[in-house]
Amino acid sequence: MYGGYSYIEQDYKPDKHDFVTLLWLKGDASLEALAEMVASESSVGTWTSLKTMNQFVWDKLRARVFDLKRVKTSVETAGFVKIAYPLEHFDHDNLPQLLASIRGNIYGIKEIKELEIIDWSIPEKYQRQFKGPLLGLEGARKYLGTSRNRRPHVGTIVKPKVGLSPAEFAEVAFQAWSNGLDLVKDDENLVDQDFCRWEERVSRTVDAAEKTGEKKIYLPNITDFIPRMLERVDYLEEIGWRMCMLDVYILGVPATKYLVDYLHERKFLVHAHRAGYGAETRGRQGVSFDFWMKLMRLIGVDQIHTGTGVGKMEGSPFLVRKVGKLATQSEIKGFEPLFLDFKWARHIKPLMPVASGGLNPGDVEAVCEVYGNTDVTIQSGGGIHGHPDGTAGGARAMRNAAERRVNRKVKVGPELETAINKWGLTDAGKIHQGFRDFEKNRKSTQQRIYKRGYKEIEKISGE
Ligand code: RUB
Repeated sequence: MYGGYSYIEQDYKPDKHDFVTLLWLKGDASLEALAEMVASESSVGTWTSLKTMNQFVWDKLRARVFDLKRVKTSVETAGFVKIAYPLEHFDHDNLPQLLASIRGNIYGIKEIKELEIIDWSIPEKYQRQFKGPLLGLEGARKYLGTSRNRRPHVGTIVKPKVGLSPAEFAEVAFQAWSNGLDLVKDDENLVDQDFCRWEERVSRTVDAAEKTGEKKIYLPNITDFIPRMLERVDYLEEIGWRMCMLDVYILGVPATKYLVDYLHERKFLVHAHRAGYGAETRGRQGVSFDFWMKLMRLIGVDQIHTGTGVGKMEGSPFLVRKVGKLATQSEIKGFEPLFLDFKWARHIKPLMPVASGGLNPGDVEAVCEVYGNTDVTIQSGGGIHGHPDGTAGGARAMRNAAERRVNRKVKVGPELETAINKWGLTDAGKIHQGFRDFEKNRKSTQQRIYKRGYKEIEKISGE
């Protein structure tokens, strides 16, 4: 009972039109009480009973708490719960309103010390209000001509992150492309600084891409206030370059959705960098990155950063493979309490996952093992421009590693050898074995998580 009402229906079976959130909760009250605070505050209630509550509100719009699983060893109260929300609770085609409910006030409730939305499911009827990716995974493959051989796409982020002049930037990009890379992108913090004005950089770099005589991806970062982003899109359209990148987490859901719609009306490929995501996806407070992946595929970005499992950013192979599946598959079989069964509406295309952050050519095999296949774009900044033979050597090494991944007859070239001598070769076999062990021990792992809670999750997530 919270605020005069009880939201618990332990054996509730969600309707196909319900949203369901799967939560980790810890705090200063019973698990039931904590869960009811969340259900109330995120749906129809408040701290006290209301004279204005009526039958319609209670019957049709309230959230329901079910499947509570208290973690036994915890001194404080902690555990996993699910909360179901009826579709009618939510506005049409309005993700900000949805987020204000399920990811809103609940984080401020004082009795709650830890609250993570580990996963959520979105009813098909709600998904149908969104278009999803325009080009997505197969669109990127078609553009680059890799639909048949299915090799991983390889690319680079020009480094230093910021500071090169437009001419220097374009020259580095040309070296990268002409030595085998598919993709060059701006870094997340490079837009229109005085030392590298956006328009001059873009025009020189697009010329460099065209000079290679091949289809190449260049992703200018247009992130800014909305009017300036629109001006940049118009400029790109004028010069016939239909692709760009957005820092989606920094922009937030409303601006991202607005831009993606605007870009897709103009047939652009949209690449999503996730700078800032870790502010709410790490640890026990906030949402998991899966939560964001689902939002972003619904909104329709065509490519998105999803982690590496082996590089400089957080995320174990297990977590990254899970996010990769959310990007590329139409249906996911759940493993509770880490993720739920989930099905994408038929029209929502797969998008291209992007592994990036601390990678070098010796990681290509391992990254493909993390993702479980080669449907991934592998990006490397330091691992290309830090190659002993410079950008050209790094690019050749990277492309060589990508070709070898789909054709074992391709020999290890001298640049790949040099890269491995500098940075080593990440053990893909160990990652493979890790997944096999996980599969073998699924049941006992699940039991341990229910028994020990977040401590076990941390082992799996690599935190
Ligand atoms: C890559 C880099 C990117 C990361 C961000 O540079 O810093 O911004 O991809 O991480 P480098 P994520 O290859 O030199 O590390 O992709 O996990 O969001």
